[in-house]
Amino acid sequence: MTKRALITGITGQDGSYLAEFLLDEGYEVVGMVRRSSTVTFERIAHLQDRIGTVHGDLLDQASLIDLLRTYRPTEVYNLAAQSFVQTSFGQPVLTGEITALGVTRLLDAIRIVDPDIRFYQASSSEMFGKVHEVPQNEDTPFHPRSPYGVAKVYGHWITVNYRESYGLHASSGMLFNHESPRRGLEFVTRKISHGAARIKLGLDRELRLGNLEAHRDWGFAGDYVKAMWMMLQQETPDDYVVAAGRTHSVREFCNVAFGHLGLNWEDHVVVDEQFFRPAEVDLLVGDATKARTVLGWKDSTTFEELVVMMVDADMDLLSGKLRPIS
Ligand code: NAP
Ligand code: G4F
Repeated sequence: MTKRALITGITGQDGSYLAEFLLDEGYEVVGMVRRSSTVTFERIAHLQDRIGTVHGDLLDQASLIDLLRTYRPTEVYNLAAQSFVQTSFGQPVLTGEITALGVTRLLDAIRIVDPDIRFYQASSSEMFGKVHEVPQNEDTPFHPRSPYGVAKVYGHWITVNYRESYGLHASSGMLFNHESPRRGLEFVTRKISHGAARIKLGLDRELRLGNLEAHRDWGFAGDYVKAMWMMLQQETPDDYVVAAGRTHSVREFCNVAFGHLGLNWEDHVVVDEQFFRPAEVDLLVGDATKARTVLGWKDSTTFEELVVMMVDADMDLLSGKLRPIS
């Protein structure tokens, strides 16, 4: 049987890595893209002759039903979201429409068109927010700290609800932060790797950041997309934490990134109130024992390797050694 996967959010960081992975596994890959006045295909340009794209939007139920009827996927990976926490404070309703209700629109389209489709929901460690225990696992209570985190809790529970109500093969991956050279420029890791490279090349003198004490469990996105696929290969759908199991501060990220370029981060980083959040998630560190034992998932990238990978890629990008995404 042809294995056909539909990826929402294929133009995003994870969508591009997942598309590569599924193509290597022999899948036909179709990506849902939303209409835009400019091209947003930078991360998937190198795959465009190997994947299909179809227009649709998580805000538009009919478009979801239509594309499921047309493409008849066997697996659906819902990676689309308004995914930036800071923006969710300024646009809480839009974030809820896309990141929360969008999940219901897609699940309901699956229920109507083909309830045998296997479904992956991109849940998030942001659901743990003000953490009730350290490290966080599948049983840790949720306490989201942003409209984004609240929307992800809704998306998580509606996935569980459709599994329990309609018997859908619907799984939820509670993924901790994962990064790469393809990370959006507004997220702190890429902001630092890109900013440090600009300073090294004389294009900037300073980098303005917010809370340097926040701790995150950062892994490499290329490792994490495999866990998504592994969940849909299980006989029984379930929920899994996916994490590296280590935590580092934004300050430590700066230290390694600037240090790799022979710079002292303290000479360049300026703390700027505008990047602080109304409510902060201070510390995340995940316990991925279940994913490691049940799925056999493992990661392959240390914190230092991740930082260096991102800084080197930004040095290449900014110094004109433009490489195709690899
Ligand atoms: P990303 O780079 O921000 O990509 C988000 C994707 O969603 C983009 O392709 C975007 O399309 C699409 N999108 C946004 N609104 C949409 C809408 N209304 N309809 C259809 N598509 C829409 O995010 P990511 O880092 O790859 O993350 C993938 C998913 O995992 C997200 O759901 C995120 O919340 C979740 N997650 C991420 C992490 C992490 O550390 N990266 C951790 C846990 C969970 P455009 O290109 O058109 O904007
Ligand atoms: O890189 P961030 O914006 O990522 P955040 O908020 O952890 O969210 C990311 O990971 C989640 C998984 O836990 C995903 F669900 C979500 O979609 C997204 O991918 O911020 C990380 C930390 C925060 O504590 C923030 O306050 O870095 C701190 N920070 C300090 N200065 C900054 C800055 N964050 C940003 N974006 N920009 C700064 O200048």
